[in-house]
Amino acid sequence: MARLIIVSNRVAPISEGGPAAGGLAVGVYDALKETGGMWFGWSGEILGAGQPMLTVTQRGPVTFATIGLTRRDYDQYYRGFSNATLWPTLHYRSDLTEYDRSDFDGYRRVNAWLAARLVPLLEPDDIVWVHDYHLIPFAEALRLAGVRNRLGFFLHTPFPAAQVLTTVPPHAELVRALTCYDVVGVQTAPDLRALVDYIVCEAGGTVTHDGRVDAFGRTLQIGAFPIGIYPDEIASLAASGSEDDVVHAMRDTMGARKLIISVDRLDYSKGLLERFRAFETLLEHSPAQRQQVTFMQIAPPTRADLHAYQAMRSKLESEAGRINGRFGELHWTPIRYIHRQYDRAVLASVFRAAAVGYVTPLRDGMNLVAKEYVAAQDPDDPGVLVLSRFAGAAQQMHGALIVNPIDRVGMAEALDRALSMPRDERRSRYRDMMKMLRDENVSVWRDDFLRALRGEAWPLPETARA
Ligand code: ADQ
Repeated sequence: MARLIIVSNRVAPISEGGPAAGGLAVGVYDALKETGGMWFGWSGEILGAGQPMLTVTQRGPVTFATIGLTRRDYDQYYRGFSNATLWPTLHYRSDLTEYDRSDFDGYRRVNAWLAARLVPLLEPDDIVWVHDYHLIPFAEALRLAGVRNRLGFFLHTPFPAAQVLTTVPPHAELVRALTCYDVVGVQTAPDLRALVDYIVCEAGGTVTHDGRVDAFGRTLQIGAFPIGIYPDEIASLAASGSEDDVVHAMRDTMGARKLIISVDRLDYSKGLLERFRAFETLLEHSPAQRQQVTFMQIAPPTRADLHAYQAMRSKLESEAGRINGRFGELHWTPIRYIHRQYDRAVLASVFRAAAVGYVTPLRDGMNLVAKEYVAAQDPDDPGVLVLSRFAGAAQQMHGALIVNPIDRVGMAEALDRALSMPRDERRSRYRDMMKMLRDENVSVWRDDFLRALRGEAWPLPETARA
């Protein structure tokens, strides 16, 4: 079988037991172990002069090749164009989009530089799977260097409407660069429709009903491939982690109160402020819930060197303080707001202990926390998922209470309904979602994408049809 080469901005840290993170890392690492291959990307380090650039380590059949970036590369490619221009645009936040042409030049330069480091490591039969918005021009650079291998790209974020994407000045260069791949995958049917719309209306290309694209003088395949998890693995982690001391201690402090849980990277796309305020509305409109419920938000900070993130963090801290000041009692703090990372087993057991999973991004490619929350539930007495319609996961998780995060009262009503939902209804919603999570797990996502990349037909899941 041909070797698989994974290229992503960061290479997930792998310990003896496998990747420390969930989702993508687990799914991709499994495939690499099966076929043998390489994971190539940035080491996460910023290099001083004279430090080695490329580090290669071997773990069984898998090679890890990581590369350091200079401060200038980091500022232009990662902090600048990827996270201050593309990320907000991809999440429909044109109001936060910053653009500097020299950052875009840096973005292309680093993509070309990384591609040039990969070329000598490639074998003719390798298939190359590139991940996410940091690396859109990667295939173009490989093609210019004469690489003829099969090249695939998967976008983990939403693909925005053409009207939004065109606010980024080099939008046409970006989409033209995408057409240098043989396969481009997005998460959901709405993302696929947005991509088709751009190709047809902006680029004057054509797309057949089964996703064959002709644009910019190239032919390629596009499709929706919703990423999943391994639900049974999360379920057993949740059951075993319940024995953990931290989880016991948390339960003790909760007493008989119900727990509403949210877990996200601290990011403006995740809708934390709207969520805090909707919880406040619940306390305001439903006095019976006061002191009976605690909302715990776990949100480790990311991209703290960008202004939009600093501003959001201080706003959130003051809102949590204000709401706690308004409703708190000597023996009850309504919102617990925590900034740390937790071990996957601890997180899964916290999910299991929570009556409500409160997952309300303003925009999200998929949102794996929604899936992990459901998978972690006790099948006999499961909690309820309250899910934003703007998360990709809402296309698949029909057993959730679907909300619009802008609608504060609607969200508060959904929380109230979730907190008082009868057990039979909770069980039936849980069973439906668990079946979908098993049927469309992370191996299905990966195998379908790789089948398309090898040029074979793949079955489109019901929920991913355009
Ligand atoms: P993210 O935006 O990072 O991913 P998400 O899909 O929710 O969002 O994945 C986050 C992962 O990190 C989950 O597995 C979660 O359990 C874990 N995590 C979050 N907070 C944690 C904490 N405090 N401690 C430990 N682990 C934590 C991007 C896209 C998403 C898309 C994924 C996968 O933005 O839309 O679903 O990629 O494609």
